[in-house]
Amino acid sequence: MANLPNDSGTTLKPEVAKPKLPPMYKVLLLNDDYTPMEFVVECLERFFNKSREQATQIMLKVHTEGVGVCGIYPQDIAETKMNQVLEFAREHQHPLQCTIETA
Ligand code: TYC
Repeated sequence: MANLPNDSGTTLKPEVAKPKLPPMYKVLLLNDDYTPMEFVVECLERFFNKSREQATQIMLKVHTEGVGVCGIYPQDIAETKMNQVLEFAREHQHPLQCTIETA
């Protein structure tokens, strides 16, 4: 499509409808020495819809490497999931930490 001159002589790009994708956020789990492995697996199944096998793999990655990605979501969903994990951990008196960062 050709660019068209406007009244002031400058050139405007033609408007092309570009659907804007929302910025995405990673939800991260952090390792600690106290939260039971089974509890972390339960969080991943419950809040991130992971199978037991997927949840176990992610938990072991966090356990060995210190941090791991639970999922990638738009900001409001990522924040909700982070808060669900933090509240569930607090209720069970585990120090599990969860955070988000831009993907
Ligand atoms: N390191 C914990 C343990 O040995 C298990 C664990 C895994 C804790 C992942 C937190 O995000 C975590 N019991």
